[in-house]
Formats: sequence, C-alpha cells, structure tokens
Amino acid sequence: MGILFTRIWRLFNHQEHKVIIVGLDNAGKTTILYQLGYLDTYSVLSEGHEDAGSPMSRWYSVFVIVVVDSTDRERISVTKEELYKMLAHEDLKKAGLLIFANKQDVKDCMTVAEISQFLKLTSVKDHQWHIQACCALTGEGLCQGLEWMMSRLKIR
Ligand SMILES: Nc1nc2c(ncn2[C@@H]2O[C@H](COP(=O)(O)OP(=O)(O)OP(=O)(O)O)[C@@H](O)[C@H]2O)c(=O)[nH]1
Ligand SMILES: [Mg+2]
Repeated sequence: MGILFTRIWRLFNHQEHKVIIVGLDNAGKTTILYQLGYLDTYSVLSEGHEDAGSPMSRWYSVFVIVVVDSTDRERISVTKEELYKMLAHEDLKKAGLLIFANKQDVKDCMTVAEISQFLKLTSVKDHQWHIQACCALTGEGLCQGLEWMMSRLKIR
C-alpha cells in the first residue's frame, strides 16, 4: 500500500501539481503524510503558503486536502469556518478540494454524510470536491482519495 501511495505521489510531483494538506491539530495530518511516505517534507507541505519566489500560479493545478478528525464534533464548526476562508482565497480559486474524514475506525465518530452536512459541501459549487472516509492509522481510504485527485487531473 505504501508503495502505491508513493508512486501516485511521485506522479503528482512530476507534473508539478501543488497539494496542500491542512487540518486542525490532532486531525491526523502527520499520520497521513507518514503513510504516504512523505514525513520528511511534512513541514513544507503543511505550511500552506508560498514563499515569494514561487507563486501558486506556477503549478498546473492545486489541490487542498483538508483532514478532519471525525471524532471531534466540537470543532467541526472551526474547520468549516477555516475551509470557507481558504476557498475564498485568491490563490485557491481553482483548487480541487479533497476532504479526508479521518479516524473512521473510532466508534461513534461522525460519518461522511454527517461531516458533509456540517461543512455544507453541497453548497460548494465553484470547486471540485470529494469527501473520503479514511483511517490514517491503517491507511484505509487514503488511496481512494488520491485516486479521486488523479481523476480530476484528466478533466481539468
Ligand atoms: N484512531 C485513530 N487515531 C488516529 C488516526 N489518525 C491519526 N490518529 C491519531 O491522532 C493523533 C493525532 O495525529 P497526528 O497525525 O499527529 O495529527 P496532526 O494533524 O498532525 O496534528 P498536529 O501536528 O498537532 O497538527 C495521533 O495520536 C494519531 O495516532 C486514525 O485514523 N484513527
Ligand atoms: Mg502533525
């Protein structure tokens, strides 16, 4: 599984697509990047902003991955607020949006449907988006999320 992730990821790198991974603390970002074999570049990927010398426009397409802790009902509203702020940002106008509903292994966590509803994803019309259930601990679902990103590349 790890190898497959790495291969998909390399393809992204090769084509110079920008992927930003964001999420509240404890959501599972580091665990996901570890599963993807990208722990060493974590600090670069997680910053979510560009240095002056390399504007976003240099990349062919941009994806934002939002990692949601599906067990954290209290802070889903904070995620929502941040999500819409981000989507309104000039540099992310054309960004594809992948939401990982992480920690699906935990009993009584929010389902994908619940998270979609909380985040009002159906109202997002100006970005292509996809929500994917996952468990970063085992890697389950991560591949499907990346596959969605790949499928978007073809039609962009
Ligand atoms: N049960 C469960 N625990 C998870 C999962 N993913 C991550 N965790 C745990 O959640 C905690 C936080 O994970 P991190 O990957 O460090 O989260 P982060 O988003 O990088 O957090 P910050 O670095 O604080 O922003 C760790 O104890 C992980 O082991 C998951 O899918 N299921
Ligand atoms: Mg972390």
